[in-house]
Amino acid sequence: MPPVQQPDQSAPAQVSATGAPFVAADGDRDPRAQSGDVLTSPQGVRIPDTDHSLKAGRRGPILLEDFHLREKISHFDHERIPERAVHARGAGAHGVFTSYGTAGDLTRAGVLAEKDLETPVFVRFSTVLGSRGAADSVRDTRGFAVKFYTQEGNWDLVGNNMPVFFIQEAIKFPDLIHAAKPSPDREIPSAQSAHDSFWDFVSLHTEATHHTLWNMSDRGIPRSYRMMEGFGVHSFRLVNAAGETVLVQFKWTPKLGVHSLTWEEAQIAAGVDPDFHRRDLADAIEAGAFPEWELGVQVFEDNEEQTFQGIDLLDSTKIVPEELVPVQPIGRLVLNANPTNYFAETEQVAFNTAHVVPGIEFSNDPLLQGRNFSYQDTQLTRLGGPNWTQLPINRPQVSVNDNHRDGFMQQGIPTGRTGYHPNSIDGGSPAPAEQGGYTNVPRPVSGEVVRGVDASFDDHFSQPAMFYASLSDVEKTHTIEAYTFELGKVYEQSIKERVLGVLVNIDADLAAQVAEGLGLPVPEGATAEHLAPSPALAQVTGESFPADGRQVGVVAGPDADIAGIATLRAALEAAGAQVKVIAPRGGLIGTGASTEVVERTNVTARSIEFDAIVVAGGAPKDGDIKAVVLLQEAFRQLKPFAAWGDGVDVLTAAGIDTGSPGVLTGADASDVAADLLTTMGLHRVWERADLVTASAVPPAA
Ligand code: HDE
Repeated sequence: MPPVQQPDQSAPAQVSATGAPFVAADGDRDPRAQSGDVLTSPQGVRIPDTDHSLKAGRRGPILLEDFHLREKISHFDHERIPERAVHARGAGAHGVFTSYGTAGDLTRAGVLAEKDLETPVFVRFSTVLGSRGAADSVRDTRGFAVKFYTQEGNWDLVGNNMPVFFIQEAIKFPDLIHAAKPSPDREIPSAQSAHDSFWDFVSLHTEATHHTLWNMSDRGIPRSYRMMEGFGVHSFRLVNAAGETVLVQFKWTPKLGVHSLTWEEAQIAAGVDPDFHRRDLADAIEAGAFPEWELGVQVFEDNEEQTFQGIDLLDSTKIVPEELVPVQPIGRLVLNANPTNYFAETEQVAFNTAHVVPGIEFSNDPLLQGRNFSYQDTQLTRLGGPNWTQLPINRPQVSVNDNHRDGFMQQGIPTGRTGYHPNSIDGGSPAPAEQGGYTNVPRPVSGEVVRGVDASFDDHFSQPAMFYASLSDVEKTHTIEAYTFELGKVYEQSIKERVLGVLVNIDADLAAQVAEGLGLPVPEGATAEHLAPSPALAQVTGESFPADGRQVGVVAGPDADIAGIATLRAALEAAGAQVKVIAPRGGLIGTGASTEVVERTNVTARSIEFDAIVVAGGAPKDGDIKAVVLLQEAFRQLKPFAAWGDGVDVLTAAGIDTGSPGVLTGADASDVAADLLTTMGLHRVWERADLVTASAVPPAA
């Protein structure tokens, strides 16, 4: 018999600097989780057979005394916990936030103020509407929630990839979500806003116009979690060491730029790879292409009005254009580790807008104030009681002595005889903090008890009009197509007409084109007056970005130019991109020492996976229809193409004009590699858009 390894019950449970479960020197994990190499019962009793139950005779009934059967099945029966009411589907990662120190005069929070201070973080990205098993690529807002394990306790910045929200008051959240989630009778559609009740609500409730427009723009279908901005949405109050305050709005800017899928890609991905975004995030981190964002703040005077040039800073349906108040960089976030266990980390992580540290306070934004109640409350049901803060992923990485006691799933073993303050029995421990405690900056509060908001909250159209005017032409076309698609799925004619009546306030041409596409009369009205367009709101700007984690598919055949593929691979991988060979069959291509592994076949490859397509010299000319579909789809999706040698003929045979913009050809691989990287930096070949965008909307008469 081999020696039996005993679980180490003596070692204290710990969390590593990244928040990942502690791994002991002998390779054991947190001893309270799975440890040791021998199968045991939950009580640590070694189990020699887990495949057969205990019976009265080999053909007889199962005995109740089979505790292993009962424990195994019973634990399985209770594996599921309620999914989040919203943001149920998500993907997470560990990382580090490094402060630039530039916010030192704004806040006393060390996480933002101390130059070069590194703070471990856990980030969870999510969709809002879909359930846990829904597709990643649906049109929706994305969550961008960050838990900072600071030296002063946990701070949660629970934001979205859009800077505005559908509603101004938290009390309307149940209405919004009931309207947007699937219908109560058939539970259709899953994870989508293209249905009657969503459009019914947002057209009756016009403060939702701005956020709805962001969803219909390309922001609603991000290319990758790595390529999204993040916004705190509300104004927060920062307090410095001298007790001076400012209002700020937080923004995460991705190093890789802001990029989106096309609607066709989003639809294909929902079927071909529902895990599109979570796979992209995990693969990039595993490949060492660590996603990166810069955190910035727009800073406003904390005066009595709490407005900036008439824009109400307490109204979460409004933004202040960056051209008027620039975003000041204050730190850098790098995601550098995938979770070890999805459930323990990504599912059990629990964010709360009310988790703040000294130097960070709230504004009176009624949406934020209501959220501060909701997040704690929702965890009680989702995680089964008040001790969810003790779960490894939620535990602060500083000492905790909160005097809380008992409750479901208490993980700690409190010492001493008191759980109250003041006490003399335990020597007064824990004592109130004399230094570094969370204190609120004194601020006057007055007013009559009312249910209502200021008149400035009634302006629902000037900001969406500004947003639409700021988009590039190609983004405007996509937005028109999105409205036309979504409203095309609505059954009630009156709802469609009401939405058109709203759209005319955003932009008369937008309303006219959508009406045309729906075959409805163009509504009367005019674009609302608005501020000057904000160039920072457009995505397609001609700016170029790094290729980190971008996927390049190389179509090759058994006789492919293997040396050429190696040259291309070396050039692209040096720039951070990843290369996958696609061939008719799996296995290896090439001979001897000179081979390439086929990572995708014509059966498993689909256009959505790749940011660019290359056809290698010596490529197959068998005209496999699946390869032709791949090439044509990728061309239509405006992806960069390259081909060398007789690979060029494969493109021609697939009906692709090799003289089109963004199709690079050459005699060998080294002729195309550098230009391909440059073209990929622009995300898509936008010059091709007019040639290939199959507009859902016929041109207005
Ligand atoms: Fe949330 N929201 N929310 N929300 N929210 C939740 O909390 C809520 C709002 C956001 O990855 C819930 O733990 C109310 C704005 C993200 O775990 C719940 C209101 C913004 C996540 C909740 C809002 C968000 C949530 C569900 C109206 C962007 C996922 C599960 C006042 C700034 C966090 C949970 C994660 C999750 C309530 C509005 C972002 C029910 C009442 C505005 C990213 O508590």
